[in-house]
Amino acid sequence: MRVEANFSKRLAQVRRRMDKAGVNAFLVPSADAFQGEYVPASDRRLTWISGFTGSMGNLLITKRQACLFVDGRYTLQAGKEADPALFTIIPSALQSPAEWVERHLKPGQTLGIDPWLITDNGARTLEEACRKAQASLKLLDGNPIDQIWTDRPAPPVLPVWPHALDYAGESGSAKRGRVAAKLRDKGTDALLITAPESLCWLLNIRGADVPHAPLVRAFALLHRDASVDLFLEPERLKLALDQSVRLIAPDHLIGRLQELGSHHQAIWIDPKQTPLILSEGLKFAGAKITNADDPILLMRACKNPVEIAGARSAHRRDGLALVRFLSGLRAGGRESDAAKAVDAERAKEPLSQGPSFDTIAAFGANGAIVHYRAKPKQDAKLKPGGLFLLDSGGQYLDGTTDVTRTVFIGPGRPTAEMKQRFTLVLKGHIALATAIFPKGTSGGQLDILARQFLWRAGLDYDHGTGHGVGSFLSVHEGPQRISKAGGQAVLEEGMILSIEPGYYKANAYGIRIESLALVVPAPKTKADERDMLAFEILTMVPIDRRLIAPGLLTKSERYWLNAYQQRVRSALRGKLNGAARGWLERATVPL
Ligand SMILES: [Mn+2]
Repeated sequence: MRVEANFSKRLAQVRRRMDKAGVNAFLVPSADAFQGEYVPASDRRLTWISGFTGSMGNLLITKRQACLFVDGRYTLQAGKEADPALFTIIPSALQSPAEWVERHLKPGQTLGIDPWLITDNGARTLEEACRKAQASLKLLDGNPIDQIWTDRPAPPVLPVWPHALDYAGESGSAKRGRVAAKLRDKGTDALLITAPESLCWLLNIRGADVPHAPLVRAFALLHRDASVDLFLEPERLKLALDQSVRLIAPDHLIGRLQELGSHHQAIWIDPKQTPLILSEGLKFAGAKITNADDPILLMRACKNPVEIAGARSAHRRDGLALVRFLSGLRAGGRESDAAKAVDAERAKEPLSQGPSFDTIAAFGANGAIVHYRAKPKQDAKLKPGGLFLLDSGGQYLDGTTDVTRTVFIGPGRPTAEMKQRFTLVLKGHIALATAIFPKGTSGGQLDILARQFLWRAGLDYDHGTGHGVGSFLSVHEGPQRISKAGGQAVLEEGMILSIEPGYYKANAYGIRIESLALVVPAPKTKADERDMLAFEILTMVPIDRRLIAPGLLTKSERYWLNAYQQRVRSALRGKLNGAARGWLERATVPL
């Protein structure tokens, strides 16, 4: 549905501002300065100027055109939300904004960017595109949209609270000591921290600046002596900071960077994440820059024993909520009611802090739309004979969950095709869940395990097989991934990843089986010559046995399935009663 606003007037106003600033084109990304998946209302510039509400996109405004670049999951949605008379939708797989700039900007023209919103790496790519077009890149002093957005919501100034040691498992000072040692090894004086997940992990703090993840949008500097400059409004802090953490008002960030630069300090930045204004500011002031991956990324990806125990416990509670929901699921209800009901079941569990993303409750053909969101009144009704795909997750103080189950809505029976496709997806899920692999293996190398059975049947799915998950942080966190593209990070003990193969039949149904898995040492055998790793499945929700074609499973696959269902049953049975307990018992009967 189109948001009622005068987008044509807004575009005209931006174009006047562009004229004033002396630029021919202006790039509006969906991201804010923190480059996260979720952005507060105060920073949703792309939505305000175009109406497009998806989580990722870029708008390139010129005198005559406004091109909205979105990825495959958002092309349909962008076409509905952004007025086609004003905006041209361009699938980003076909052309990126930089490719567009290279092809369409004329010699002598200028592309304007807001250097807070574009990363150091992003700016390099755009600069190169401009160079090829004999055009130039201009860093704007002030964002043209902010200048005309009169009813812009205030940025969040919300409390920041401590993440207790009982959940974090390692003190902030121990973490700072470990990271500072890395700085010294690299010969750098300070690390500029611009990823909210890294900041929250390092200082054992949490906040509520964005929906679905307990993040604090703030910048910080970690020095080689393990002290920290934290740029945050003091009134937000609901905890006593360690003496080695200096609280500095956010306005002083640039000044502080200039000071470090003037002392020619060596500063470590992650160019994939750092706003251009900060990296340029440092360079301009005389700092020596070391470009490398954020060292905190890998440290927070490898969970410690306390976080692992928390994850196991959070997943048991999450399983209880899901089983209560699934036991009451019937034909006749609507998708959006189902989404509300599952969120409500999670909210009843101890330590619950809300959903880890917007629940995807998709019936029938809607299940084939990978990032479907049910909207009240426009959503489908669950009918007998169809498939219902539920992808949801929870934030708990002791862990973050993400689970997808596809269930048959009775009465009646699934078609032979549904069962065949479901079983092929399940076989891939099992093949990956039972994989044993040597240390040094990357996620990308394992991706094929989940697809092999679909490929043999001439089928596939167009999304990654697995993503990393934080510990009461973001539900999508790197560096670990299982995917055809970008799965280069090596899998290490303590990492948590999703295993989520699927199959989607357009206009018919969608299937996805997703559990979270912990990377653990593989059981040792005497013959082992190498250290091997394996997965432990954390998710505790039965897999719908009515959708399985048993003849397609091998003996060992059937053994795995029965053992998994049995594990779920023993973990949850004692904490359920009445209908939910009866449902769990029936759902976990061996195949
Ligand atoms: Mn997932």
